[in-house]
Amino acid sequence: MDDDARRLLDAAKRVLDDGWTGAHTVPSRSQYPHQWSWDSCFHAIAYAQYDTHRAMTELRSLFRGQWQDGRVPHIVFDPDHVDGDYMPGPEHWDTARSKHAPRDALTSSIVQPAVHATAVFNTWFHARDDHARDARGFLEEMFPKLVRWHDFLHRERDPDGSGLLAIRHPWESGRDNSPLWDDVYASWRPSPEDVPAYERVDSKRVDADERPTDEQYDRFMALVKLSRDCSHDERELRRRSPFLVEDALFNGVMARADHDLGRIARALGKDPAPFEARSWRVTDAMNERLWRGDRHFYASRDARRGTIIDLMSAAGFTPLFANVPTPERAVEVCGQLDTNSFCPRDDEDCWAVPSFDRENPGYSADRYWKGPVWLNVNWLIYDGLMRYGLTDYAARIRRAIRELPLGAGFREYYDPETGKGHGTDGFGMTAAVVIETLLETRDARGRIAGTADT
Ligand code: 9WN
Repeated sequence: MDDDARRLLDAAKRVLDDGWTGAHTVPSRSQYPHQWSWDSCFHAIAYAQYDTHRAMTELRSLFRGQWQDGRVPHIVFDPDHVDGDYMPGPEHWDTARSKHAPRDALTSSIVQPAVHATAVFNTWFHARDDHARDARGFLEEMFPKLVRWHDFLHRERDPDGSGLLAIRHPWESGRDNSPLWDDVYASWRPSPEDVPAYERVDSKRVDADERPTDEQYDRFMALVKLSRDCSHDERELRRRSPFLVEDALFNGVMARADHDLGRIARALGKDPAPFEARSWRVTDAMNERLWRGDRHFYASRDARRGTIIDLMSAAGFTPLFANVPTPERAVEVCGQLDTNSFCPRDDEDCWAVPSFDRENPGYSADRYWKGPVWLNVNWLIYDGLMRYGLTDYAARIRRAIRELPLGAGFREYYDPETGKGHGTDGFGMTAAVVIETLLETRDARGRIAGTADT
């Protein structure tokens, strides 16, 4: 490792140390003072490389918030920070209305992409020497929790039994104000009585121009209220939610997670077949319903209206993370990485993937999920490319994962053209993927050493 890389690694570890509460890592001290679901998975994937104990503690802490119906909430609140440090706090969710909510943890009632089985697998897989035994115990402990989590998703989030899972809030995608949802909003505007009283705090600490608009927040909050009004009952919400989307990233991550749960089962001497079968089901449904042959791309689908969301975003590359496309199709998808839509540089030297199509009028280089580069999503694409042996494309992203933080610090997101950092600073997911890519050893075919079964 060269000196720059060593310094970057140390700085990235310091970001995670700064966010470490003793039980979990906050995404950002100033902006996100609680525990977030997919952030914690990324943090654990990084810790798995150098601190097994922390990886286990992080994931155990998250699953303390697991509901009795199996759902893993997108936020587990820290009781020390519920006084206006973040909005919406527990009072907006009022999860006590559901008989399934945990009684000893304050949480939200929605979910985020299911990176958990992958994080648990990596934690066990990379554990060395004196940690190997603890990690094996951890795997045994987490397996039934993961099974309940995946059961919940496949049971409650497959509205028409197609195999594709639906999200019922933009926050569930992890990509809050992606222009993909504007398509849905075109036919849904909440009336004033659907929007609860609320006061934003997010735009006090980060430039309001870089955050979602008030109009978008009205919709976010209307969906929070709807969840509360339905006592967070998934059956009722499947019927009533105006936002019901089969997202390419959510499903790509799910197909991988089901597969990784199968690998966990195998490692524990149990039958992997039921989990692998689910993974194939999601994979087939994605290839059938979300693949746009004319665009060489995976789209998302508005499940409420039964229409394809005909827009291209970084999510369209994430099926690579789960080996969803055939090798031929994967090459087709990669072709998009060379177009003006996703290559933010004039020369051949493309690097990180912008979150949204640069050729679309809805693109913005500095507004949150409307175009900026998010390195956690880039890591999903990077990992996928490596699995296909598409190492040239992967190398571009790996380079960006180093260069962007070296140039602008561990920011939440970056301008795809200039590399300028935006959003909060000291951001955990950014630090995590830097650590993983610096420490991970992948074999000649691009796969994590020893995972030839994938
Ligand atoms: C809402 C914590 C989270 C990330 C999401 C990101 C942002 C929250 C917010 O921050 O969402 O969940 O308040 O904007 O969009 O991906 O998990 O880092």
